[in-house]
Amino acid sequence: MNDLFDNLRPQIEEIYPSTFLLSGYADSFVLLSEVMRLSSISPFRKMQTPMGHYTGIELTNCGPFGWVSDSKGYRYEQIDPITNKPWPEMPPLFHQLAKDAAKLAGFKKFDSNACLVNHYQIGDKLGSHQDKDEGEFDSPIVSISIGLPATFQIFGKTRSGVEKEVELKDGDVMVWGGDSRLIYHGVKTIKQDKLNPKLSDRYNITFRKA
Ligand code: MD6
Ligand code: FE
Repeated sequence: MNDLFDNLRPQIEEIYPSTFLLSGYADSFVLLSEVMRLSSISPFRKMQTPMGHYTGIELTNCGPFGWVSDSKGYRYEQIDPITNKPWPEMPPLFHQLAKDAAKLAGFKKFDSNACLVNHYQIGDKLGSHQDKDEGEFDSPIVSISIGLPATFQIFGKTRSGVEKEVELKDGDVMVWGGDSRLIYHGVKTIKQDKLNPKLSDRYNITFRKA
């Protein structure tokens, strides 16, 4: 049907098998103020990796389960190791946004219980990795980008060899699951945005079922 409301419907594109991009779907202004509030409870921090290094980017969590890394490995924890308290509650707005985005991409009843927030500054990048610390891989991952644009790289079934690059802009939401749930992916070095030279940060919020 082609009617007056067509241009109010979210734009959704399958950019890779079982990987969907909803361009500009999220209101980043509201999300960012929530991220600032959450990080005043559980602060952004770099985490030690099992190899004895530190994660290049800062991160924090909200919701029942938070992703953590230390000398013992990667896993989900209910207690923030810095505050020794539960992670801040997932804002209902976040949970609903993730559910709605997943539904638009064809994943019904996505009930996320883990929300990871990554913070990038100019010069930061995220190397090729798989997201495989969750208990089940039937649920999709919903990922929201805020602030500086990023080039998201999809490597596919092996760690190297870029198959697809996607520009993720402020307010873009990506949903992926199904056959692509375990693909290798990463984020290229974040650069200054010539159109918005004062922007200095990127945040990425990912929702998962831990
Ligand atoms: C980022 N995202 O966009 C990093 N992982 O900053 C991820 O590593 C990621 O966006 C799994 C699913 C969606 C993602
Ligand atoms: Fe990832």
